[in-house]
Amino acid sequence: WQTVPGQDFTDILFDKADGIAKITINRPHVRNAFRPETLEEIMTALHLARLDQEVGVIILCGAGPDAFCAGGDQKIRGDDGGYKDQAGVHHLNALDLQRMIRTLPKPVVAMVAGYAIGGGNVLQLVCDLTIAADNARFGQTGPRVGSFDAGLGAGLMARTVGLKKAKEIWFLCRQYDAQQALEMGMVNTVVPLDRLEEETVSWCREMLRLSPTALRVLKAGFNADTDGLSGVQELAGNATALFYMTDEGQEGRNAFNEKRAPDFSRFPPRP
Ligand code: 2NE
Repeated sequence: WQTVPGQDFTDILFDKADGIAKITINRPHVRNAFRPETLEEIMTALHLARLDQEVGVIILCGAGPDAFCAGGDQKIRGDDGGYKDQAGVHHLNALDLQRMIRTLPKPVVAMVAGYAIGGGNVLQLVCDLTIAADNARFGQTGPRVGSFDAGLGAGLMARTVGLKKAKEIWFLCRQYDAQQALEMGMVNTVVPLDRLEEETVSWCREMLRLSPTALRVLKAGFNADTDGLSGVQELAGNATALFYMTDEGQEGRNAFNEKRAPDFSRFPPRP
């Protein structure tokens, strides 16, 4: 891996190699719990990875073998509707990050070693694929610590593991090991901890050999119904982008710029 230069991140590491970007939550002293600054930095890195045409797949992980992410940092949770940043402003920007992962038009793979708990479990859930180490443990704690994620945290969980199981996860706040997570469809595979990165990179390389446009449109398609009209917007944006690449789409632009009426007669309606 090579550190992506030019960034001044404090809470994450941002690396790149062979078409893969890797974002590592780097707060192991709190089991990689996130604060607003952590989430802002992840969003900045995701944006850079989105724009980088050398990057086809993104890995999200936590530093060290003990945790992917333990959710929101309870030590800086304020009384005013969110988590306090260093300027004292409250945020719930975990939700912005969840949406960003879903609308990012490249696969995002969660690489989970150790705990994925609370908002950390929702983060791995919203990623497109999850590769888990055999020491991974998953669960929600919201109702125990006075919090909940009734958005994607509940709804996407139900679509992923089924309604009864999702309610069990949230209503009982138990922890589940990697094998249980695999059986309920919350992760894609489980590998020994010492093979976690190798296996994750191998899955990424398999995707890198495929059509990026096909993966992009499929991702939007998988998310469209869950995300409602904004999901349809994402899917439709792909149709617009592809249409812009056609002679028919370009005829409209050319006619406007050349101050003439467009001639679409060359483009009969397709069967
Ligand atoms: C993750 C877990 C199960 C790990 O347990 P263990 O025994 O391996 O470690 P320990 O000793 O609990 O934690 C190690 C250090 O990390 C801190 C701990 O306080 C401890 O530090 P010291 O007290 O020794 O200084 N730590 C761990 N998680 C933290 C956290 N989330 N915030 C701040 N410090 C944390 C165990 O640590 C655990 O259950 N952690 C809490 C998980 C949790 O409840 N997360 C918040 C859920 S709510 C949420 O994430 C959320 C939401 O609901 C809606 C929107 C956005 C976020």
